[in-house]
Amino acid sequence: MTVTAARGLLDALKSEGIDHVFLVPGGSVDMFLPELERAGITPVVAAHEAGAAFMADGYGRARGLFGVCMAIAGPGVTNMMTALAAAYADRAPLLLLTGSLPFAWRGREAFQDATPSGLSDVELVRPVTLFAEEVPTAAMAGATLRRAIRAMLGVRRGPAFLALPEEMQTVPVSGQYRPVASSMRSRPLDRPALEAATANLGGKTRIAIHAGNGCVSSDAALALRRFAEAYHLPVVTTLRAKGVLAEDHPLSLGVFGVGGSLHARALFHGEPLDGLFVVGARLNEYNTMWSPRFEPRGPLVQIDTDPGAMGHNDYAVIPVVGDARAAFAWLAESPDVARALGPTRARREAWVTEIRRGPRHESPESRTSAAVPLHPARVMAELSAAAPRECVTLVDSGAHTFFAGHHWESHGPRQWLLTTTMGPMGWALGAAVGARLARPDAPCLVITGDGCLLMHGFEIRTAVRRELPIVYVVIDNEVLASVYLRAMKIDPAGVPTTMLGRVDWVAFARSVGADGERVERPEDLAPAFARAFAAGRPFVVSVACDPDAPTPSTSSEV
Ligand SMILES: Cc1ncc(C[n+]2csc(CCOP(=O)(O)OP(=O)(O)O)c2C)c(N)n1
Repeated sequence: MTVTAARGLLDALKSEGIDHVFLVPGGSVDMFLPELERAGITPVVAAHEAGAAFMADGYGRARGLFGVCMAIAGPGVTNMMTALAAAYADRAPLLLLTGSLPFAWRGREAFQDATPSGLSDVELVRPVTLFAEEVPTAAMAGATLRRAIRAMLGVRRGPAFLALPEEMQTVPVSGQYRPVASSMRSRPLDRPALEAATANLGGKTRIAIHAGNGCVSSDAALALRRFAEAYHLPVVTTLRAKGVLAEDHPLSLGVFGVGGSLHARALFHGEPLDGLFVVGARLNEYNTMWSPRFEPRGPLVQIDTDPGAMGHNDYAVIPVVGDARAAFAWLAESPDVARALGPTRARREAWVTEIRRGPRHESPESRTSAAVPLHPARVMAELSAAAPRECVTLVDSGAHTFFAGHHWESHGPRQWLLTTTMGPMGWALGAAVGARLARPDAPCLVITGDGCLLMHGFEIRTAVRRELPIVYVVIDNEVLASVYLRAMKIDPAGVPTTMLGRVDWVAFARSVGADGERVERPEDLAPAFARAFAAGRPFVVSVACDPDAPTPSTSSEV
């Protein structure tokens, strides 16, 4: 069948499993617009291109695939730079599709020339993408897309950029597109390396698992649980992988690292561990707090699909290149591992019980605080209890990230989404639209701050237009709290720069067609959350919070 090259690209994306594209329309992508619905793809028009790219990112993370966004060349693409950078830093696959100026117009000072003869989009996005190319001929559009997808879903995942020149968009093309995304799922495991790495575990009790986002992207949650349960191994996670083992499971010690739990810290107290499996997690500041205590006296076995992720920050690791799911499956079934870890199981049970006997949360009294304005810990504790268990929760950037990270209880993979490497404010407000469309059966919640809302709150309007029942809980403290708290310590002269002042977020929500309510007393939290989850449409709960409440620890002290 013959179709236009623009339609051919959309049909190809559809065959890869994509059913939504997030965009702000405009000149260089005009010819795509009428073809979207015809290709079976729903266009979702965002308020701002950054929001569109955040949405595509949220869609990809929630679905375990990749998301697609579209924008005009030039300012549309530059508006997406922060989102591309955040996805690049977090290794989240995301495709940006745009058009580019007709060849005959190049080098003639045409409006929005974003080709090499103007301000080149390809050059601009190159540092934050794994693939950035213009399609060379209409007939090669499908082949170029395949290369972009292979780059996005390779060993190191991340964003890709593809521009289809305007005069090619309407050129008829024919030929069958062969999807590639599903074939990129199969990943090898260096089994001999894993066998060698686990050869000396016999007689050792204090062995634990540190699970990162690689366990989520490899769909390894079940395999992780089976291995942990087989030998009663305690599990800590990175902040991004929070809940990959449900946090109310008896072997979950919660998040280790910034904002982490006291149980996770207690794991590393006292004598060094006898061994540690670090799986799909980078040994960066957020995940390790750069703590020397992180290093066990026995083997630190690091399992990752990417050899480039191994042994950062001078931890002496035994590297095993491989897929997390395959690794856990092998570990759970290996007779040698059974001989080594089976006999020490009972001692590990006593050890884990002892750790869990201590408190899980810092300042546990803050979770029931009756203070007015409210303590954010109380808000998180109540919200975590009120949210449906299968809720997909997206968390923004600010002091609220650490309150949420510490006090929220997450119950499964892809149910807790946030950016940790770049942490751009307002990400969650866009990403939630994509996540809800990717997982239409799961309730969707955003935890955000008033500063984040000031940046990207208009994406609530996008949720209204798509009739998405997203609940937005705003820690409304009238300051940029994470900056304010530091400013108070550094020099009060800086404090006024961190003040936001009062905004009526309920009136804002209503003005864009959503609903909402303000909570000023702790006893009103639970009924407000119940109404928000039952509302069936976008609903903002703005909670008057104390800006001076200290965040759960973000220091490197373990
Ligand atoms: C795009 C962007 N600009 C600036 C920052 C630096 N920053 C991190 S958190 C924060 C304040 C966030 O304020 P708010 O949304 O009100 O959340 P709160 O800290 O009060 O919980 C700022 C300015 C950032 N992370 N991203």
